[in-house]
Formats: sequence, C-alpha cells, structure tokens
Amino acid sequence: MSHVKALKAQKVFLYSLNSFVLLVLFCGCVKADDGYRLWLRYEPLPARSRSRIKTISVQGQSATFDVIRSELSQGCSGLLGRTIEVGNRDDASVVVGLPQTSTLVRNLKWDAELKRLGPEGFRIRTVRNVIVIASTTDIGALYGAFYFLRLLQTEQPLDHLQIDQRPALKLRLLNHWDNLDGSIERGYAGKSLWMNTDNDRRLIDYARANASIGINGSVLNNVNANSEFLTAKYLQKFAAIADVFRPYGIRVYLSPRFSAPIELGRLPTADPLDPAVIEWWKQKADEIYKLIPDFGGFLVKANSEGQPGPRTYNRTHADGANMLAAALAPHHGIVMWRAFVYDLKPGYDRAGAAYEELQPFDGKFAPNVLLQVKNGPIDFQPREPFHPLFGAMPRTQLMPELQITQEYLGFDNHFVFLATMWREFLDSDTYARGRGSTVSRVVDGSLYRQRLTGIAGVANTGTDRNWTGYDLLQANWYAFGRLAWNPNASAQQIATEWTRMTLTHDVRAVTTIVGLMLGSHEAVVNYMTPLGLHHLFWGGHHYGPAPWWDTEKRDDWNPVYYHKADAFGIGFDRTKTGSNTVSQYRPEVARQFGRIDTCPEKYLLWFHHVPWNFMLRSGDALWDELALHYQSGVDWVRSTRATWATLSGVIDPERHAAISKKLAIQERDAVWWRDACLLYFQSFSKEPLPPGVEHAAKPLSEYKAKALDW
Ligand code: GCW
Repeated sequence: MSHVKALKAQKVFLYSLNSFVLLVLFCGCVKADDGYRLWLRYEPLPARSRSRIKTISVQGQSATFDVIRSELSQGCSGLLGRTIEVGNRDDASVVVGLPQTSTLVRNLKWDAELKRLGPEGFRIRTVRNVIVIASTTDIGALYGAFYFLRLLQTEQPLDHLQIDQRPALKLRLLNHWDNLDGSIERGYAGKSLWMNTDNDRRLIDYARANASIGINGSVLNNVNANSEFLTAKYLQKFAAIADVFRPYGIRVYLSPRFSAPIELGRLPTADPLDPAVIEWWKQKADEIYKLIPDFGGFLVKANSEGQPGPRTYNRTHADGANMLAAALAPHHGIVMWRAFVYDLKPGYDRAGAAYEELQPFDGKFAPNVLLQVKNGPIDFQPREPFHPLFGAMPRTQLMPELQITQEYLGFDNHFVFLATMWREFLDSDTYARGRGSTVSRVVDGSLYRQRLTGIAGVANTGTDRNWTGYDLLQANWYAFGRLAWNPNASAQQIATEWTRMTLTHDVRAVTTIVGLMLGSHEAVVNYMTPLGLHHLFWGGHHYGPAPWWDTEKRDDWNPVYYHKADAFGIGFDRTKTGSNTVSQYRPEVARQFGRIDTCPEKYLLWFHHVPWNFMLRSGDALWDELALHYQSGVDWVRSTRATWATLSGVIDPERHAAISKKLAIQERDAVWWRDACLLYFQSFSKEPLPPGVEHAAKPLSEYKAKALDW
C-alpha cells in the first residue's frame, strides 16, 4: 500500500470511528428531529410506562377504519418499542368498533350512551382486561383512537379508563388565507400546502394532525378571495383534496368572492336581490356539490378592506349572507359571514364599527348562517378585551375567529403560547344573562340554545418542514384544536399534553417548559403593548414597533390613532367623554371597563386616556409602570433563554438549537420594542426612565428610519 493510500485508509477509519462515537453518544440521549411529525412522533416511551398492550383489534371496514388501523399500529408499535399486531379478534388488548360493526361493542349495550355522545363522540372503557374504544360512527372511533394514543403518549394509567367524550362545538375549522399564487396572507411558514403542490403525503399528514385534535374542516383559500377559486379548474382541485381529507373527518370549505357573478358569470351586477345573481349562485352551489358531495360551505369577507359585498348595492349584510345561504341550503351547506367590517365614516372609533353595523341584524340571518366574529373588536392584537358582539346577538349564531398565525405577535420568531390568551377571551364574562355568561357559554350554544356552533382559527401552517416555521408554535395549532373540542380545557393541561407528546418525557423539563409556555403571552404583551395599548405596529407587515406611524391613508390604520399619546397622557378614551363604544357592552361590563378606577389595568389604555402621573394599583405612576412593563418583557425573554439552555440534554439537539436561535431573535426584538416605544412615548411624557429600566442603545431617529428586520 502506498503512503498516500495508507493515509487515506487511516482517515476513513478515523472518520468512521468518529461517526460511530457520535452515533453512540446520540443514542444515549435523544435523536435529532426536524419537527415534521408534530405531536404524533410515536417515539418509544420511557420503560416506566410501556403498557402491556399486545394486540389491537379494529372492527369495521371503511377508509376511516383503515386510517384507524394504520395509526394505531404505527403509534402503538412506535411508543411501545415492539411490533403490535393489528387484527380483528375479540380477545385483543384493545378493541375499536361501533355497535353496528363489532359484536363485542354491541354486547356491551352502550347504544343509548353512545347516541348521547353524538356522531363525533366516543367512549373508552377498560372492560375486564380489554380497552374498548366505541362510537356510533367511524369518525367518532377515529377520534377515540387518537385520544387513546394521547393517553399512551402522555403516560396515563390505562387500568380503569372511564372516558366519555364529545366535542362541545360542531364546527372546528382552520381558515387558510392561501392565495392563487401559492403565497399565504400573513403566513410565515412557507407556501400553501395545496395551491402549488400535489404532495399527497403532506396532505395526509396535515389531515392526520387535524383529526388527532378534532379539527373537522378547512377553508382552503383566502377570505381576500379571487373569483378564480370558483372556476371548474379549482373546484376539481378542491374535490381531490376533499377526497384525501374525507377519511379523516375533514370537510372542505371555500371563500367565494362576492362579485363572482360579474367576473365569472358576466352579469352586470352582484346585487344579492337580483334574480339572475340568485340563480347564478344556486347553479354554482349545484356544481360544487356535484364534485364535492359533502362540501361544507362558504366563508365570506364582504364590504371589508375593499372586498365587494351587498352594501355595494345598498343591501344589508343579512341580504348578502342569506342569499348565499339559500343557494347552499338544499345541500346542507352553511355560510360563515365575517363580522370584520369597519368601512364606516371618518372620525369614528373602529372598535365600535362591527357592533354598529351588525348588531341591528340580530335575528335576521338564515338558520344556516353563522356570524364569524374575531375575538376582539380591533384585529388580533396581542391583547384585546372580548368583542362586544359576544352576548349581544341572542338570535344569531356566533362563532369566534382566532388567529393562530402570529400577524401581530412576532410572526414565526416569537415564542407565544396562545392558549392563555384564548382562555382569557373564552372566560370573559359578557353578563348577557347575568353573571357567569362567559364567552365560552355564548359560543358553545348553552346560553342561547344556539343550534349550530363553531370556532375558526386562522392557520399558522405552511410548507416549511416543521409546518409552522418554529417548533414551539406547533403548540398553538394543537391548542386551537383542543380548545375547539373543549372550550373549557385549561391552558396548563394543553401545554402539558403537547410538551410530553412533542418535546420530552423528562418530568422536570416538562414542568419547566410548561411554565415558560404559560408565561409567554403576558411577556410578549409586556414588551409590545402593555396596559391596554394596541396597534403600535409598523404599517403593512406588522412586525416591529412604529408607534409614531401616521402616514396611512385611513386614520385607523395608523398607530397614533390608537394610542393618542400627548403631553397630558396616553390611551384611547372609549368612555362617555370619548367615543363611548364601551357602552356596547352590557351595563355591568360597561361600568367596570368605563371607570378608570375599576377598569382592569390590562385594558386601561384601551378604554381610557390616562394622565402620565396617574397612580396605578402598584403605587407607581403610569409612566413608570409602563416603562417597567416593557422592561419586564425583556427580562422574561432573557431568563427564558437561560432556562432553555439548561434543557439541552433532554431535547433533541436539532430542535433545541433551532429554538435557541429563535429565542435570540426574540430577545433582540423585545429590546427593540422596549427602546423604540419608550423613547417615542418619552417625547410626550418628558419623564426619566425609572430605576431598573435600561436605556436605549440608539436615538429614536434610528428606530424610525428602518423597520425591525425578520
Ligand atoms: O388582520 C387583518 C390582516 C389582513 C386580513 C384581515 C382580515 C385577510 O392584516 O391581512 O385579511 O385582517 O381578517 O380580513
């Protein structure tokens, strides 16, 4: 062997030795993970909780039962670290079936109970030594199977299971703001999952993830809609997607453009009372249902931000919604009419616009119409009080719209667990029927006996390998589904489940991570918009701060419109001395929010214009308190980074490093938010920063000159 050859051989040997050592090291702790598998990783459980499950029997024949078989086989084998046989025998450790497909289930005589649990509900019981998962439909059985896998994944005891589950809400939908060109409005995790690809694997895994948390519908295109989505070409595409989703219990919905009869039908008008227009929509509905027999229906943004709508023709929102609803009704389709409308006169308070425009139509919408209302009256701000329409329309079916994608919360760069924010919203008391009339009771139909119920979340998914652009933000997709299933679920429970399924089984690490998750929303509010401030964002993209912004053509697109800082103080007066839109809430709520001394401080500057030297409950003046809030947001990110660093041994290196990188960006941004906002507000307050608040590194002019980069 020549010298060179020998050297080469030696190198190869050393290289393999290195890789071998590395491999051994990694097997000793945790494998790399690119986040693709979300919360359905099915990695082997710690030995302490490998159950005795040997065989599984799935008793039923349908595409959905095939999904159940493959999911249970993959899930159990992965989690238990050995091959689990999935067959059809009655003496298995786990049996899945319906009374109509399984003798074992039929003999248990659960028919009445299963019927009470409804078509999507299920029962899981340990009967003698068998775990039985039963439902009246195959989709209910699928939900039961995923629930059972979650029990395994989160290491729950299986010996005495007594579980009855049914979803509290009927429609549990993701809204995708996907455009024709494959881009996603306010999407930060890549491109549309369906507009420019035909990646079936991706679609199947999307459907699996959704089904695992009970999501049962997807609106496939942007509410800022293009008429082309209603052409045969796209309808065929959507029909193919519906075929993929169907076994997972997911229906597809579309956002139609209200003026489509003009653009596609060449009609002179889109007036909802015009007979030709009515006929055009009827035929369009028939065409859609021929291709997609279980099509869900329409989600409509009309007369909002430039979209066409019935008001263009001097008709009402109810006229528009009901006309579309009539076209879908023969096919059992529904219309979700968005309440995000604020195209009113200049000089008004945008927070009051939707109530003014829509509340008068209470009771005027067709039975297959829901009014889809954002959680707050402005627009997905880091914190808003609940929208005054909740509780104010007893004869209208309302469904909340939440934003999972973080348009105003640091895109896919900031770690914010949204379940806490959504809990705050759902727990808000509307007082619509006295104390205890929470938003969640309005929404689940129990307050007003609403027949159709639902909730929508604007998705944060895209073609990025890890779906959401940031591993930790997968938790918000998960949390949305869990809350849609049970709007009373606690944020802590959801965070704990997700962490155990997705990140680690190390008990101490789980507690630590859950703690971070639960504190994350308050922290972001602190460094972005504390004490009820809102809409301080850079125009257009809404990433960094620009409280000085005043160049948009509409007043209510400018931050200065919202904070109204001046030499006297800061905040939007929505009380009697101002816009008085606080009066849109019930008197109990209006009184509480409307008085400066009883208004919760988290909403103070939302409802009041407050003097800089006003004393807050802490004993600090408003200016000092504001500055301290900004600082505490920054402090939280710093301590979170330090805590995260200590978790490197219990989370796979790939995701650990990716998350560390994101946290570094978040710290940079939090500091930037604090400095830009405080420097700007200081130009009005003329007060020094209180002790403990760090000084900005740059002058205000530099923050104004260039947007924070993402
Ligand atoms: O939050 C705003 C967004 C728009 C969005 C609109 C809406 C889809 O900035 O991008 O448009 O709300 O909800 O209709």
